[in-house]
Amino acid sequence: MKLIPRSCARAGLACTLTAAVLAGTGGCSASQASGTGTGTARAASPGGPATSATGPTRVAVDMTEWSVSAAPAAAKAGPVTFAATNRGADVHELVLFRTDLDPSRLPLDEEGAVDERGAGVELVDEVENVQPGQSKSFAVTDLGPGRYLLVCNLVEGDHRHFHNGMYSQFTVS
Ligand SMILES: [Cu+2]
Repeated sequence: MKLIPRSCARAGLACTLTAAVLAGTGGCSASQASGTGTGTARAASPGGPATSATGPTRVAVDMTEWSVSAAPAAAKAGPVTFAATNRGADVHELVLFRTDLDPSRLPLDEEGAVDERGAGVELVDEVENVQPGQSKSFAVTDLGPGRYLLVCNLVEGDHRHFHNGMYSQFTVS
């Protein structure tokens, strides 16, 4: 379920500036990943990811029934690319949420999936419909410090993938 335009999540600096202008309109939730209320200051700060000489941190995320594992499980703030590989037999997806909530306290929708618009969670980006054996990736231009969860949020009948254990915590410092 895509709630924010992918181009917005990937637009980085331009997106942050736009969001600062649009503050209060909900125009770009990606800016919140960079620190709510400080978008303008961060956008103006030197040494941002655009000048990084080391390139994005690459996180390999393995998904199977029923687990999600990320290596590494932490990263420095800045550009981070998540490469999700489906090593299971079912179709999966990978959603990156920013949240301080314990996984047991995440808001759920009526199907038992994590409520992607729920209080206390912010959807950062995702890849959907990852077939068995397939890898898909997404790049976050400027992932801010905080606590995140990598979740497979699929629900197929009785199989609520998140409920079955398909999540992993991820920390950005
Ligand atoms: Cu899944």
